[in-house]
Amino acid sequence: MKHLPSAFQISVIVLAVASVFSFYAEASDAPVIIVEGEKSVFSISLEKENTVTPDSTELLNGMAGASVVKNGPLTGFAQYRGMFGQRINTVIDGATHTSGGPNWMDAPLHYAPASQVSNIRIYRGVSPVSSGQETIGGSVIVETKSGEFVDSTEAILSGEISVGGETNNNATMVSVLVTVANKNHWLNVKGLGEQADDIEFDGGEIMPTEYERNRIDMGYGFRFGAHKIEVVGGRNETGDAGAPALPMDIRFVDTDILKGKYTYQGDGFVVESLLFANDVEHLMSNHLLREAPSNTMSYRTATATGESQGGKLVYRSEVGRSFEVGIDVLQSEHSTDVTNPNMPMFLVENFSEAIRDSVGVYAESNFELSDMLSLEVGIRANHIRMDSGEVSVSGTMEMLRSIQNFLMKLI
Ligand SMILES: [Cu+2]
Repeated sequence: MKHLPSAFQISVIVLAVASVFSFYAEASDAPVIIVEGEKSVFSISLEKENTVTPDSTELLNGMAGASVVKNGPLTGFAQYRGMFGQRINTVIDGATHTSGGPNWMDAPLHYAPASQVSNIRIYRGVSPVSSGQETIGGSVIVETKSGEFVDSTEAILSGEISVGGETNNNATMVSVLVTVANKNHWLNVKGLGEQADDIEFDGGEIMPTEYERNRIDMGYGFRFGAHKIEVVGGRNETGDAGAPALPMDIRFVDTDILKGKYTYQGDGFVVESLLFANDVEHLMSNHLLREAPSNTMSYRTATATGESQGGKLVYRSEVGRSFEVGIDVLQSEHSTDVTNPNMPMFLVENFSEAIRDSVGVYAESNFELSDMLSLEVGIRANHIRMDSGEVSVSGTMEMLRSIQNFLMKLI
């Protein structure tokens, strides 16, 4: 087991509620987080807590049965009871984030920076069918700090500034959240800037573990009577970020995110509809952040794009026995080209307009059988459609293939 040098960490969090400002400062090895265990859900609350750690997957290490597959400082994804990757359904503020990178350099939790997370829940055992379309390995449900309505007709200003740093990799983090709200409206702006150099230890550096990420989000909510409409848009710009466990490192991940949600609070029931979309442009390389290959023919740069649109419509009964029915949709498309900057003719069209469309319908209900026994029953049907454009190779591989075909003819 390897031990990294311990980091000295300073975190400062400033909270402003209305016009009253309070100041809080601490120096500690790790942020304080609250882990709560329930019958069916593990939950970690980070509300008003400060963490320099950029990757929210690390928070899962505090949950029984959960672990993290960590390929880099910003490239981690959940593992639960041995299952990981796309087998774990990850939902952030109700939406599914499709990664742009073909090997999940920007895994879904890349879009929930730890300093902006307010709550992570993981279902113990089998996940409810309502938690997502494909949940065979479990569900991780993340809520980020957001604007919300207040019980006042006057506009109330609230906010939070988090600042943190670590000395072993010169990491800095600044996160700002400002909300203006009354009982009918909220307007919210979130900003995040974080960066770090390669981790240093007495004998040298761990390459490539540097990272850089900036993020801005804006949201608006409107409530009138039983109706509520919320719209959130954001842009993530990840710069150079190492992924030492993968063959390449991130040069950039630029992602635009858009979400809209409508809620109708009826008499004893709720109707929710959610629409979301993201658009990712990603570049990675094997010769810029890490030691470059000795052979220039082995240099690789890859351009990846991914886009997705999805949504769901849910009816939930809130009186008597709980009951929920819903329909959800997710469409995604990916393309990836691999090139060599030293060989202009070299091109591998690795994925070309690879699409995956899924439509699901479900129904779920809870039964209280006795004071000690309850039963949750759910049924879901998904329809999955996949297709892809043609892929191709040219340059060296094409030449090698020609030689191989020539040799085969000689045999
Ligand atoms: Cu990548």
